[in-house]
Amino acid sequence: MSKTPTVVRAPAPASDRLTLDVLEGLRKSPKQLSAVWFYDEEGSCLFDSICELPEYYLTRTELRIMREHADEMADAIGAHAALIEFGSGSSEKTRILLDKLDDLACYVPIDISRDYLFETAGLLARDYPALRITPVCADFTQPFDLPVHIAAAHRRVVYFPGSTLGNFEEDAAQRVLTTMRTIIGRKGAVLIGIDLRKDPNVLKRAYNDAAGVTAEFNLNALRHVNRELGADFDVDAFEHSALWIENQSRIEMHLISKRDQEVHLGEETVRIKRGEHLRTECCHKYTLEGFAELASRADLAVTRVWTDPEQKFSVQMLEAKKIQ
Ligand code: AVJ
Repeated sequence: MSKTPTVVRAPAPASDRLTLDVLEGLRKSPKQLSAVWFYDEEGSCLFDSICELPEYYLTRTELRIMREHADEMADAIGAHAALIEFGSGSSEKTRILLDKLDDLACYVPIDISRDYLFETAGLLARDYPALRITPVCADFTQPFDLPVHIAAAHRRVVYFPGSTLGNFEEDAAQRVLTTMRTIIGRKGAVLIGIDLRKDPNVLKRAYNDAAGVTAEFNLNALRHVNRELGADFDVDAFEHSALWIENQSRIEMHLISKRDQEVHLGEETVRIKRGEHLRTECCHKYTLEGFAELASRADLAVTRVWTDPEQKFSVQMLEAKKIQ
């Protein structure tokens, strides 16, 4: 008797974990979905489009600061360093540094979006043939391993551009900074892009652009969850919104349900009411003093600050606090 083989598609253990994380967020009030879900390949491309938007001043301003002060930054990084980038994405800003740092020991881009990470690493390998590039696919908020060869570098420098630190709540931001402080030890440095507080109207436009690219980016998080975890969010029944929360000094990205709906995920059914908000991202905006204070709590001192003339954005160097 012949038997038709049964194909069992056992979910990867990681996927169970992710499903539980998403469900936990959806049980909160207001409901939350981690910003990690923005960054599948589609989302990473949408983010690159956001960076081109006239309203989204962040990337443009940071690039200008990087270009203008690249020599000083390269000097501050020093010879034979290991450059470790958190959330490397397209590594576009990194190229400005790489062009000035011809004696880097190695470049270690870390990103959660695997395909994008390896594609970018391939492009960099072509353009910087002498550079040792070791991509690490990881969520940097969780424990991860770094390649052992970074130990041979003169010092370790963590690069974290894009003001992505602003996406973390205060405690989590401090933990990320502490992770960096552990990686760099006493001798290393952190080079970090930090968006600064400004007119809320400028901020609101930056996160709710006229062309609707940010809206697509926000909605794509639901598509990603649908595809990756087999959920059934009705993406068309959500609307994008960006709110400025003054007392938290942050922009919040929300998805608002246009009708009552049920979403199935794992074994569970989640009810979402018409008008109910799902918070997908917080983007904190710092004052220079406020950020220095946060860094200080992770045993880091601000040793350099580069800004644009209007002080819209900053690139800052942090080093281990001096032992008193
Ligand atoms: C990549 C986290 C810096 O917070 O401005 C862009 C992501 N969200 N538009 C930001 C984002 C909406 C971006 N970061």
